[in-house]
Amino acid sequence: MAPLSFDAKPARFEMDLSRCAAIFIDMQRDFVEPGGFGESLGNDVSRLRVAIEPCRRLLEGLRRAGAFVIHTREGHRPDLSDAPSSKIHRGAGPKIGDLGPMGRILVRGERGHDLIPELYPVPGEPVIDKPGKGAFYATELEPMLRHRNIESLLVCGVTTVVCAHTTVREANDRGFRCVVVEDCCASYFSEFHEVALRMISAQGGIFGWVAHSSEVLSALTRAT
Ligand code: C5J
Repeated sequence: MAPLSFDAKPARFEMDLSRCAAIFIDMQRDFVEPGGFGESLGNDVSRLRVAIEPCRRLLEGLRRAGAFVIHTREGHRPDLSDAPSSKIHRGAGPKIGDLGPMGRILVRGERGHDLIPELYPVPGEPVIDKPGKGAFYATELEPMLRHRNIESLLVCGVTTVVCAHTTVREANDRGFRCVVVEDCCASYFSEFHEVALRMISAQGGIFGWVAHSSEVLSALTRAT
């Protein structure tokens, strides 16, 4: 298959689809629906919901093109043994492990921890459970990518500033070329979202590239 090529910042991006993975970061009820972890920290979850429809359309295009798709979920074991107390005892209000309207906050197996129905994985799409912000920390993501000879990552999900950014930084240091899909990410703070994207592509792409999903989707359509 010919390489995929699309407009991006700071420069046009080329990739081999068979050596690309698309990662959907933490599109969980706990972040995008009321009553979860995001709201427990005082955030307005509606600010993240703008990314759902662009993610859904891109996911559809990726699946049609036969791309490798991975989903991640941030959360902890029910006994919280993998949650540092410095993370639990942060901020005012309900804490990780407390009972909320969607079950125990940010705990694996609870309703709030699950991925949202709009972007639910289909068979063959691995789900990575991660205890930290970055998707590489204490997970099997890196061997999974190495076994498939992956070199490029399309990064989508929430939040731009926290888990998407941390994952891009981890990936960049491991030699992966990351494209952040700008409208498929969102932040509780729009100004943080804008600056976070600029930080990725600044200085000639110090952490990677930034592209709009329409560019990626057009390239996928041309290729398939
Ligand atoms: C946060 C995330 N914001 N998935 N997690 O705590 O970005």
